Amino acid sequence: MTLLQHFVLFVSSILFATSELIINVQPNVISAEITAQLVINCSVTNNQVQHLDVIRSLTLSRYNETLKEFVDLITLEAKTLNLSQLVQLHHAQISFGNLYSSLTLHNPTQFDAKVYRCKVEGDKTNAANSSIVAKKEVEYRTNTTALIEEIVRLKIVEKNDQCTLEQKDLTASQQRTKLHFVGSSKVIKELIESLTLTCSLQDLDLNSTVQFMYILHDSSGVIATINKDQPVVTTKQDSNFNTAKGELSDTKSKASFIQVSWSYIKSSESGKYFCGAHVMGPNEVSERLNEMLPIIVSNPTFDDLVKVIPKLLRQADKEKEKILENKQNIYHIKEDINAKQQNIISIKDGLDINSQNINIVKDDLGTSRQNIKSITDNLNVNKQSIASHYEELNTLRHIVDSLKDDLRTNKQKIQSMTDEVNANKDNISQLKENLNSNKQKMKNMTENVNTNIQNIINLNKDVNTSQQSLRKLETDLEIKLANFSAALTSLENKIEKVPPISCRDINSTQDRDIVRLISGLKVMCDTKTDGGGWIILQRRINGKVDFYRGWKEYRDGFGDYNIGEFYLGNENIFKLTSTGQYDLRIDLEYNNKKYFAQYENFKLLSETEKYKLQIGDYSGNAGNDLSYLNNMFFSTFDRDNDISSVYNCAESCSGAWWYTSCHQSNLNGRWGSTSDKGMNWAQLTGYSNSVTFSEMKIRERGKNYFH
Ligand SMILES: [Ca+2]
Repeated sequence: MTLLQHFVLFVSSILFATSELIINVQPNVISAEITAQLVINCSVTNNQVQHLDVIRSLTLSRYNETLKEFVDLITLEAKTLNLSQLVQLHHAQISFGNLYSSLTLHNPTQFDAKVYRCKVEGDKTNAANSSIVAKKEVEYRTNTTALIEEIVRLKIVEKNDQCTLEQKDLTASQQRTKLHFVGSSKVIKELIESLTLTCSLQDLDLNSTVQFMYILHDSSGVIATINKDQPVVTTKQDSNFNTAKGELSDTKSKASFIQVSWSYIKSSESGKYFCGAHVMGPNEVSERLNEMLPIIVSNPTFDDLVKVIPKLLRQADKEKEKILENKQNIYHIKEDINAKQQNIISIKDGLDINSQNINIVKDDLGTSRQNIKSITDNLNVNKQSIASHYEELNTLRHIVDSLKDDLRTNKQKIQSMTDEVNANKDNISQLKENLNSNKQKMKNMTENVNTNIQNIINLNKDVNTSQQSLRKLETDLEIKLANFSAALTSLENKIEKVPPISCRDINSTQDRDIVRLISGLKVMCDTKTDGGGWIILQRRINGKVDFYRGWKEYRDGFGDYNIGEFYLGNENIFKLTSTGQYDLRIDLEYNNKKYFAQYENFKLLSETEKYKLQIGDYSGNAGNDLSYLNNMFFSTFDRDNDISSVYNCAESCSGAWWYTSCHQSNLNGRWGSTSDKGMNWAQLTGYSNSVTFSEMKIRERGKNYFH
């Protein structure tokens, strides 16, 4: 098409496209059991109605005689295309689309023969809520005329698949418009030629979907529609209607289309045909496409009609043949019916015979019933005599049962007696055996006694002999013992006394024992305290020995074991404690009460290490006044090893000790002093008094001293 043609078509569609509301019923006369379907079709052509600017809805209604008003069946929202079905319609098919709705009622009844109304509602520029209506009546007929009319309507027509699409035209137009609407011809000869209308849609955008397509006529309304995922629905019920087909495609390569075709076109079918499509684009934006196609139906010429005659004759021949065929079929059916009738008659005869037989059987049954009655009477008499016999039998059964019980009791008694007899029999045989064995034992015993008597006689003789021997042996032993005693005494005198290694080897009756150890050192042992075994290092009991002495004397030791006061000497203590592990125990007396302090792992280092003191954990009840001296050097007035840079602690405290700066204990201090120069043990005496007894002693660890 040229641009000019396009323009002309555009102008003509504005000028001549009628915009109106159409209701169409097909057929308009229905008969029960003859009319297969009734189609009511309500549509707005060219997407608008005169005198209405905005269309809001399209409603299909049916008149109700009882209510004297129209009842709405379905309503279509023009903007959203939402369809509401207001009345439940059985066996109905509803299709709808862009401003049309179509209702198909299958097997319509007299009830469906009503006035149908189509109503469009919307707004005008100067008035809202306006409406326009169109009505059509459906008639109901029961007479033969309706039957004949329907037969004519349903008569099968020769199908001409005249798909003579103007391919060239279609291809050309595809490049300009998406929707392409063509007819097989623009001018059709009335009653001779057929018309095919094809509307196609191609080059659809990706992501766009065709929702539906339709073809409608400006005066008779919707002809065919196709909805997504549904087959084509057509409203044309003419006998001349050929085909309606279509397909909606989502792919770009394949065109969506709708096509209708019918023969023997009438002059009333002249006019404007519209094709429409509703496309849902991306983002849910819908697009409505519309194309118009004018078709002219012209009168055929005489030549045209002459051309048709042979065709019609051929068709008439074909139908004649069909009628002949049908006639033959009817003849065959008649024969079948006759045969079946014969069968029915013979079956009837058989039934008569059966009925006679049944009567005979009935009589027999009557006789049998009489017999049964007399048998029943006899049975009753027998039943009574059986009942009396049964009672007698019951009595007899009770007697038999009690007899049975007696028998059972007797049997048990006999059994227990038998058991006893058996048991006694066993006992008697056992007794017999015992007697026999006892007899044998007695015999053996007598023999033994005789033997023993003989043995005793022999033994008496032996005893006499033995007594004499014993007396001799005794004398010998006494002599030997005297000799052994003398030898032992001389041996004892020969053995020298071995000196002890430590006080632990001393077991004495005295509390304090003075011994010379194997090392040659003479020590005083405490053999009593806590199991004994202690070597005493320092002892002060009476103040008779002066303890304010110099380094050399404290190194070598001083004092007198006889007086009872002494210091063993640091060199001796170093030597003793360097050979093993020792505990140190300090026993004190103050205010006539005894106290002690004990320390694990006591050790003095050598003179080169200034007799450094090392002690471990404290235990006791005197209070820990020594632990603070751990790792301190020994100081005397002539050897200041304390940690005070101010004092010479030994001099100022009048003692000799492992002074720090200076002391909490001062057991080598002045005897009886009531100052810090005295024999202080701070937790007992404070710094203003002296203890009245002091013993420092050591013992090897890990030995059992409890004698
Ligand atoms: Ca000092």
